[in-house]
Amino acid sequence: MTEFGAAFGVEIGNDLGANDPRIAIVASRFNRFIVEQLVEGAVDALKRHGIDQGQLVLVWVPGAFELPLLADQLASSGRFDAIIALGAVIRGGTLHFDFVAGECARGLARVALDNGLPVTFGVLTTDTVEQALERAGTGEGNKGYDVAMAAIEMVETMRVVENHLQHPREQ
Ligand code: INI
Repeated sequence: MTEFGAAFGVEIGNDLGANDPRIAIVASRFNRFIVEQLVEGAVDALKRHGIDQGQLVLVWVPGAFELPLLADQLASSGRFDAIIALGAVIRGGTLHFDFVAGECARGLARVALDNGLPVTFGVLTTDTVEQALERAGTGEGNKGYDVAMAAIEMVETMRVVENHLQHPREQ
């Protein structure tokens, strides 16, 4: 419980432990050399938090534009507790960027809400390759790592909230 604990009857979402969530990663091959590093970051985070690698599923799609459709297929299967979407959309002076990045973000948000499942957004949207590489590094500067952590946290938070909503007096 945090310093806010005294002000609330219930506080959820702080200091959560992983509870063996079933997680799928959907990753885009476009700018693959960058996205592979995001996948490595995500797997590192999941391993550090004791996620059984045998449970992990990785699906590649052609580009970021295709991520929402595959995320939806995986989310609606009922076999996963969270989806991690990874990609890299780099402006590089083309207007295509806005359509790809915008539809990807909108689509993934819709998949999460339609399926009631965390879909975390690990799609880099940068002006240059250098900026993308900075966010796909080893250790803390890796967006894949961050969004894998967000997935673990969201699964656990939703479980605790669900439990609280069903048994409000037992918390
Ligand atoms: N897809 C990406 O993942 N990143 C990009 O930077 C990109 N650019 O710049 O065009 C990109 N385009 C492909 C798109 O995602 C689809 O795969 C393609 O349009 C087929 O539907």
